[in-house]
Parts: sequence; C-alpha cells; structure tokens
Amino acid sequence: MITFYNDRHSLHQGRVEMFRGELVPCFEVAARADRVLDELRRRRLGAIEPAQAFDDAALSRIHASRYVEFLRGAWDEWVSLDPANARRDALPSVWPVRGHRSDVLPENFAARMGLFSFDAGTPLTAGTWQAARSGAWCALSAAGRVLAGERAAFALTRPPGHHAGQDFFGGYCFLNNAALAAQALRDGGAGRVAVLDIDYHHGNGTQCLFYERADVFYLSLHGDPRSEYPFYLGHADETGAGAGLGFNLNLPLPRGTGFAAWFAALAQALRAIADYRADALVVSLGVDTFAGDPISGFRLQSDDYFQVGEALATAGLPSVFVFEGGYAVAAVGINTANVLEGFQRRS
Ligand code: OKP
Ligand code: ZN
Repeated sequence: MITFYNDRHSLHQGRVEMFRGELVPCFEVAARADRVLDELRRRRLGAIEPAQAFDDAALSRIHASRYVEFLRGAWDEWVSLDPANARRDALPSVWPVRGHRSDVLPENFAARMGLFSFDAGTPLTAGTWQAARSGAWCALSAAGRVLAGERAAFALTRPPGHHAGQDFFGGYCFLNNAALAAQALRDGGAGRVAVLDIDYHHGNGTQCLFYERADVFYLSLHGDPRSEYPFYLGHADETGAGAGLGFNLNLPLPRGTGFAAWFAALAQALRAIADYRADALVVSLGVDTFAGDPISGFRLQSDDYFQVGEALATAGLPSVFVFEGGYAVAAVGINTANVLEGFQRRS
C-alpha cells in the first residue's frame, strides 16, 4: 500500500497538556509517527511518498475560513503578546458555553483560542500550523491516489484529526484529515463515502461535520462517552439528523472491552457499510485500542490487528487510511503495520 508521509509532522511538538489539574508532558509525541514509518520500511509495505501541496482553499471544503485564518496566524499572535511566549505552548483556558455567543469574533487572543477549541489538552505550538497543514495534504494526496485507481493509500501524519470540527480544535487535533479525505473522495466522484473510525475515542469532529449529510456515513467504535473522552458526543442514540438521519452509527463499548466483543462491533459496522452501498471507505486508524495504551481502556493485542486489516479489506472498497491515535509508542508501529499488512493480505 502506498503511504503519504508527513515529513513535517515533527514541527508540532507540544510540551504540556492540562491533565487532572496539572500540566503533564504530552502523550501525542513525534516518536509515534517515526515508529510507524520505521515499521512500514522494515516490512517493505509499499512506496512511501511525500504529499502534494494544496492551497488553503482545499481546507475550506471542511473547515470554516475564520478558523483556518486563526490557526494560520495563531502562533505569531501568541508570541507578539509577549516575547517570552515563544518558550511556552498556547493552551486555551476560557470557553463559551450554552447561552453564550459564538457569532462575535473576540479581539482578545485567549478568547479566540477558547472560541475555536473544546479542551485544554491540545497545545498550539510554533510548528502546529505547518505540521497540521502538511498532514491534511497527506490525506488529500491519499484520496487523490485512490480516486486515480489505487486500491488503498495510507496518510501517515500527526497531529491526528478526528476530534477537529468545522471550526474547533481539541483532542490533539487541528485539521480533520479523515473528513478532508472523505470530502475529496466525494468531490472526485464517489457518490457515497463511509468513514469508519476505529480509534478508541469517538471522533466528535467528524461526526459533527457529516451529521446532517446522507452522502457521508460516519461509523465509530469507541469507549463509551459516559466515562470516556470526549464525553459530550458519541452515544448510540445519535443517528444523524435531517437528510443525514440514519447515516451516523455509534457503537460505544465499555472500558475493558476485549478483542472478541470489539470485533463483533466491527462486523456490525461493516454490515452497515455494505447495506449503505458505499463507493469508498475512509478509515480513521487509531490503534489506542491496544491493551498497553496509556490513556485508553480497550484490550486488543498486537496480533489482533492483522484480523482488523483483513476484515476491513473484505468490504472490497477503495480505501483511504488516516492515522489517528495510539500512544503506546513502543507498539504503535507494529500495531499500525499489522492492520495494513492484514488489509493487503486480503486485497
Ligand atoms: C486523541 B485521539 C489524557 C486525557 C485525554 C484527550 C485524548 C485525546 C485522544 N491526558 N486527553 O482520539 O487518539
Ligand atoms: Zn484516540
């Protein structure tokens, strides 16, 4: 399988995230993508190419222009407030809630950080914009290659994307790479696109983006939001709205879920994709479902990921894989490559 590798991912290096009242070292580190790249090379799983460049208008197919503009200028603005900020990540600390206004764009930088985000676990750094934008290019390049007839392509990038919405960042995500790939597939002629999110965390950003659309079916297996991040979305009764009613499927599973129950849910999602008669598939490929993941609660083992890839291949669809979570750094390369190798075996 061809991989589009974001060679600028390490420009995004968060120092700290807010966790339980403390600033702790980030879990979302550059070594994650490096380990995946190492493992793909070691196994010779296919060509590894840099992404093509796109202009920012390509991002506006998914993201609000005022949000893209904010991200583009945020670091310089942060440093211009105080030169000492160059040594600190920017983290939001104030947010609008129910009954507050989001139509008026505040002048104050902190207020805009909060308007465009939903947590304090997602540091914005000197290289965040460049890294996220190049990552989006990987997803767009992978979609382009699949539209050109390739069976599958992998966008290997970080920061991840599935928590990012039309105009918000959070959950380590800034630009929604999977959503950009899905939209690119639609724009390139795929009539119906399924986005299957197998990261441990519900992809609240992706769900929001496509909730009222029938042409993109979002399906997710994830830790039950009653106890797991991102908490405020991802319940089973969220089935879509308006034209999108029936085209959103959440399969929340309890913390502690092992492979057998997880794989049964995957089979259910794949049946729903077959019934939908999708023309193409985007997989939000997080491997934080791994038993050894430091921030997640499922119990998949490394060998299980071969079967995951095989099952995904049985959908028989042109497929774009987009890298999301997976924080057990020593195993993230093996687990990710196992999915892709399993997929190739059945393709
Ligand atoms: C991003 B992705 C740990 C608390 C959880 C947010 C988790 C974001 C996961 N410090 N913080 O879906 O893998
Ligand atoms: Zn995750």
